[in-house]
Amino acid sequence: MTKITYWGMALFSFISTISMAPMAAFADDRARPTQLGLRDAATPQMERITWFHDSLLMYIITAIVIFVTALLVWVVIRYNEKANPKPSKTTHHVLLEVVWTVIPIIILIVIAVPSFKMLYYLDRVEEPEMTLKVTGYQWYWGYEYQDHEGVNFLSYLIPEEEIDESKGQRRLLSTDNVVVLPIDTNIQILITAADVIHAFTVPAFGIKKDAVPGRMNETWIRIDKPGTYYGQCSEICGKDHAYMPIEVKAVTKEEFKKWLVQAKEKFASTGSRLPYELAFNTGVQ
Ligand SMILES: [Cu+2]
Repeated sequence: MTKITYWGMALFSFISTISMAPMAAFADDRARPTQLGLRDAATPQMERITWFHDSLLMYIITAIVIFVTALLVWVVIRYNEKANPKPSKTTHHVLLEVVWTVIPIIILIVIAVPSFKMLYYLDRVEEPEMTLKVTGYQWYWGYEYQDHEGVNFLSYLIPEEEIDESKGQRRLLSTDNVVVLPIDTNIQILITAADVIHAFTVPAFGIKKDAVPGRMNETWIRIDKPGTYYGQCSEICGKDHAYMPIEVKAVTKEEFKKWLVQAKEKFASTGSRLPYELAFNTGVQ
């Protein structure tokens, strides 16, 4: 096989892998080998973020890069010392100055309008159907289902040596107590921390909010489809920053009700052991 054929085949398989990757059906939402682009959206929040990035910013950025590169190439070729021995002495050009001020302003407005709309949309939901309070600790997460008395628990990473792939557990992503949430429900998420600053992040949901001691941050999600979704702490918070994953299992409303009954029993004894005393009194309980 000639070298060229070999490289041609390698390129072809690379391109086909990339283009096939989004179609590969994984049972959960791990990042996939050779994956490009953003994580598949599981909420309207992430759908809007994906649209903003893929269908608006990407076109603007590409056009600007092509335009600036073309300008540079043109200047280098047309106005180098050999091609243009007598440079122009022009210092001002009214039309040009107006154009290079007004066009960037228009571009910024085109970006700003949908951007602010989305920020307000992501900020809060008028009438949440349920509330999940998340507390960041060094180095694990605490979850409180505020509408369901006694469903409070801590969630730790499952150590690598205990990971059981046959149960669908994932190295560095699976936790001992999974956060179970219903689909098609407006879920308010309150985020705080008890020691240092963490950040609660689940890419498929389009959420990334700082968890700050003494402060209650808020966001919301509405999950479209059942599945297991992963996230990680995204604010460097100490030596085990990389070992406090978030594992969310989205289920139907009926399954969620069933889970609540089990969870009340399961966490009846552990719920009170949450290190509340560590947490600042945020005024929201
Ligand atoms: Cu952290």
